[in-house]
Amino acid sequence: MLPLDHIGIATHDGLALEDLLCKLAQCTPALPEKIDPQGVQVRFYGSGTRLEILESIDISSAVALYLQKRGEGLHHIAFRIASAESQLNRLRAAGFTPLTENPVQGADGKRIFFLHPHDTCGVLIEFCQPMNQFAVTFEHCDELEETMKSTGYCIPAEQTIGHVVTSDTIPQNCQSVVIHNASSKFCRQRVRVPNVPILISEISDQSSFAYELFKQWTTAHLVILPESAQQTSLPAVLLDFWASIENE
Ligand code: CMX
Repeated sequence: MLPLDHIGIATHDGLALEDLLCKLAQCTPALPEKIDPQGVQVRFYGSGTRLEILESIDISSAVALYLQKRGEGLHHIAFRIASAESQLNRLRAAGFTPLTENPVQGADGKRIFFLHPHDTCGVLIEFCQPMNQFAVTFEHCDELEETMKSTGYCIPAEQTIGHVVTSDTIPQNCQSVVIHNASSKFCRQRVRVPNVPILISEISDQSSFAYELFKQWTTAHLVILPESAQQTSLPAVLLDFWASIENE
């Protein structure tokens, strides 16, 4: 399933709703972001699936009309996707009615589009492509590749030198390397270490391989997670690793 990126709530008074969220859910106050073309101001709370507060900043905006017609409350839910264009085409071909011809700019530099609620059980559904995506090549890590691509944050590194996730060979020409569940054969090879950030990721019951590698490559980061946490925690670890490299 596509990840649920955020849930939007429309309100007349963003600060009053923020105050309520702080009391209810122990949120930390957030700075507002204006999206002028849509006449709306938003604030986001939390991590993972976030809450978004929407306020109108223009009396003729869609949110102002929505509030007039329906009052405050749940406004939309948003799924995160890797490519707005390809999902828009897929959904249009499947018979849904996008509310814009092309994706438009959302908060945080995202590219977003909405579907007409008459096709979606009366609920306004947004699809959003994050601005910060990572070009990644996966080699012999099919399961992790599927998991990472489904986050919406990874795109193929075909046109560009990107990050590499591998359990086998190590390319010399890349931005970073994640060695994921390396085999014993791989650990015995004396591979030339590329001069880029390296992360060694292992499942705990095979961690002796990881420690072997880590002894050879002392500058690498080491992450050992039990199998049960590979799906839940490893994606965030990898996204943080790539973000730290690209934000340097
Ligand atoms: N829930 C359910 N139905 C909704 C709805 C909502 N929140 N908002 C609109 N609709 C319905 C309308 O009643 C209308 O139904 P009918 O055709 O039966 O009359 C239909 O959806 C189309 O709505 P519209 O306002 O007439 O159509 P527009 O193309 O002018 O605008 C939309 C559509 C969704 C983009 C706009 O209404 C809107 O809400 N814009 C705000 C976008 C927004 O949230 N921006 C911040 C995004 C930040 C981010 O998440 O990154």
